[in-house]
Amino acid sequence: MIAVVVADITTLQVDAIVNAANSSLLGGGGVDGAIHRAAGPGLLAECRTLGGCPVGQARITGGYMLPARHVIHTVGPVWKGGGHGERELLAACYSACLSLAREHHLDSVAFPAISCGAYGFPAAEACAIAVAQVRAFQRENVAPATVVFVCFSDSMRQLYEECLAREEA
Ligand code: AR6
Repeated sequence: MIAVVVADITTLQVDAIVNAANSSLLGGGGVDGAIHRAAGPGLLAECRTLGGCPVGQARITGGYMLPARHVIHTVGPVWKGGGHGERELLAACYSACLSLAREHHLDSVAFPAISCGAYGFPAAEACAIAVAQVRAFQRENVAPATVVFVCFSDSMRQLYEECLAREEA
């Protein structure tokens, strides 16, 4: 199933929350900063052992002081007008996170709107890519059974709802 909620992702009790990180994996602002603050210093210590992460890929760590058991860190593309493979890279982020979740037998994963803040990806297009990737993955794979799209605003929630309604039609 797919759910859409307006929430602070750091409060969710799921098998994994996804972090919209940068390629250093050493923290930043936005949802990345919120996750590191809530998880505590153990998360940064584990991230330091990972050696960063390329755009479009993902890495998994523990959740430390978060209610979520794991954090899946992914690095979204910076929007540069759409002619630099941004759509494909964003789609790759979603499938990399879902593949990691499946490998680790995780049943519930919560995604923030990757690249939709500091990285400037147009929100409506990003939602459509997110929904299409999750739907395709859930058709072909058994896990994760539950995917939550976590929004920080009601306008974002509406965009996801519209995409989900379109995909179902
Ligand atoms: N819970 C859920 N969603 C959130 C939260 C939260 N606590 N905080 C922000 N959002 P952004 P990006 C939403 O900028 O665009 C960082 O500095 C936010 O409203 O966090 O991928 C990294 O280190 C927006 O819709 O991530 C990178 O350098 C969405 O999360 C860079 O920003 C993503 O916004 C990554 O930029």
